[in-house]
Amino acid sequence: MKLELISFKLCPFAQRAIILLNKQKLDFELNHINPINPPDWFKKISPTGQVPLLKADGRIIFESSVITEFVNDISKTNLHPTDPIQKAENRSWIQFSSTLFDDLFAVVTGNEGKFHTSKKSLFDKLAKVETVKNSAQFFNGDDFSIIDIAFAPIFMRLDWINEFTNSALLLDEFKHLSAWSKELLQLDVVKNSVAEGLGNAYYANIEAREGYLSTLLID
Ligand SMILES: N[C@@H](CCC(=O)N[C@@H](CS)C(=O)NCC(=O)O)C(=O)O
Repeated sequence: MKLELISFKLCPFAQRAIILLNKQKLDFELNHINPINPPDWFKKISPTGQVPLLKADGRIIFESSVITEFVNDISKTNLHPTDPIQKAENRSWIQFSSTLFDDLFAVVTGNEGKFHTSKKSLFDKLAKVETVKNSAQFFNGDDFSIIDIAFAPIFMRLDWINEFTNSALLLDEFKHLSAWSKELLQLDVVKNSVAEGLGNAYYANIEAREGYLSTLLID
């Protein structure tokens, strides 16, 4: 099957698809667009105007959670739990994880007031995730699953922000999430899901947004 993933470099939702495609050892072509000024061909094929978008033998699949489900369906290894309740629970938390990006976006772009309210909202949500995570290596114990992939891009961005500031978004109060984040970020499949130097691009993005977070950057 011919797979083409349309993304842009800093997109955390597309990063989920990249991690899974690589983990499942599926060949795919990766093409980037500029989401601020997307080309006409993209506007024609994308109902939402958003990336990621996956072309599978020319047919259009969009929404990162649907793309990851599809990639898992066409792979030899199943990276979802087999128990239906556990699988549904995982899917619920995957959906929940996507809402963290709204808070993170506001943390990156907002003024001082917005930064603090969005950080609180983000941390209130992380506290809820902490209650369902235990001390196991991955979310489902020893097995690396799609839910781990869904959270990895958020942990990567929190890690960058902590490195670029005096730990503005430290996860230390969440014992299980801190350990889970460390575990995921040291995996090759996660490290290799972003281009070399993407952290610098993220730094530049924070600077360019000129939000309160940009004032916390360490040179
Ligand atoms: N619910 C979507 C969210 C995707 C999304 O927000 N993509 C961003 C880039 S990371 C985008 O395309 N933004 C451009 C826009 O919204 O016009 C998914 O999970 O795929």
